[in-house]
Amino acid sequence: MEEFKSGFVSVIGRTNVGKSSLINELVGEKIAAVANKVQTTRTAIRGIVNRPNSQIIFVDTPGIHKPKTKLSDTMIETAFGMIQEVDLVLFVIEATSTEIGRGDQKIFDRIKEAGKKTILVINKIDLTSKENLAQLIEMYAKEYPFEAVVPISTVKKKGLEELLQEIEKTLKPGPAYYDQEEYTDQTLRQLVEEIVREKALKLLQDEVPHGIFVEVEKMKSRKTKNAEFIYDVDCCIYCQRDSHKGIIIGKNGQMLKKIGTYAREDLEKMIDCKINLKLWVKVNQDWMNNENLVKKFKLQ
Ligand SMILES: Nc1nc2c(ncn2[C@@H]2O[C@H](COP(=O)(O)OP(=O)(O)OP(=O)(O)O)[C@@H](O)[C@H]2O)c(=O)[nH]1
Ligand SMILES: [Mg+2]
Repeated sequence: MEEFKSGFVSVIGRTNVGKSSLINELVGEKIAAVANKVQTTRTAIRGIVNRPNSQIIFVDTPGIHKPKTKLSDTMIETAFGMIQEVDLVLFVIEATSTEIGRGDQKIFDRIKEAGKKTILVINKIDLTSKENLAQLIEMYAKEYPFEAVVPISTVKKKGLEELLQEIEKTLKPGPAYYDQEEYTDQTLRQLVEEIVREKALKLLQDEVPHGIFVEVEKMKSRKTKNAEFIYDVDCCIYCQRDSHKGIIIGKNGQMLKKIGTYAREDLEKMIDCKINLKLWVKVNQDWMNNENLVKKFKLQ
C-alpha cells in the first residue's frame, strides 16, 4: 500500500485572485469568506482536505496589498510569514495578467528569497485565451524551479484534481494531523464571525464593509422542547462611523436583518444545527489602529 502523506500548504497571492474560493472548493465547505472585493481574508484560516492516501492542510492567507493601517500591516505579515511555516506554497496568480505585475513580483521575490517548494497556480483560466496563458506560464517558469505549474478555474471546477495530485506528489510521508472527519480547525465562533463578515461584505457598498469587524460576544447551546440542539449567538458588527452604522442597520433594520438571515442559513447548513443569531452594530472609530483588537489577526 502507498504510504500516507500529509503536509501544510499555504495559499499566497494578491488580493482578489481567488485564494479563498479555491480552498473552499477543494475543502467542499465554505470556511473562508469570498467576495468580489479586495482584502476579504484577514487571518490565516486552515482548511483540511482528506484523501484516501493523504491529508492536505491548506492555509488561506490575506491577499497582498499596500498597507495603510496596523491591520493591513498585520495581514501582510501573516501572509508572508506563512511562506516560512509550511511544507509547500501555492502561489496563486490571475490568468488574465499579461505581465508579472508589481504586486505579484513582490510576492514572487519573497518566495525566491525563501527558496520554498512552490506550485504556481494560475486561476481564472475561464477569463483568458490559451495564448495568453502560454505566455504567462513561460514568463514565470523561467524565473523559478516550480514543482509544477497548474492552470485552473475554480469557478468552472477545472484543473482541481490535477492540482491535488501535484500537491500530493510533493508531500512527505506523515500522519493525519487532524481528525479525518474535520474540514477546518476554526471554532464555531470563528466560523460565525467569518460568515457574518462575508454577508456584510457582499451586501454593503464601497468603504463601509472594509471598515467592519465582527465579534461573537456570547454563544450558548441549549435543547429545544423538541429535543433539538440550538445555538443562541449574540454577535456584534463594529464599524468606524455613525453614518456606517446607519447603513449597516438599514431602513427599518432591513439590511441587518438580511445579513443575519443569509448568515444563519449558511451556518445552519454547514453545522447541521439550528442557530438563533442576534446581530448588533456598534461604532469603534479607530479599531484598525488599536493594538489590542489587531492582535486578534496576528499569526497564530
Ligand atoms: N471568473 C472567475 N472568477 C473567480 C475564479 N475564482 C475566484 N473567482 C472570483 O474572484 C473573486 C475573489 O475571490 P476570493 O476567493 O475572495 O479572492 P481572495 O484571493 O481570497 O481575496 P482576498 O481574501 O481579498 O485576498 C470572487 O468574486 C470569486 O468569485 C475563477 O476561477 N474564475
Ligand atoms: Mg481570501
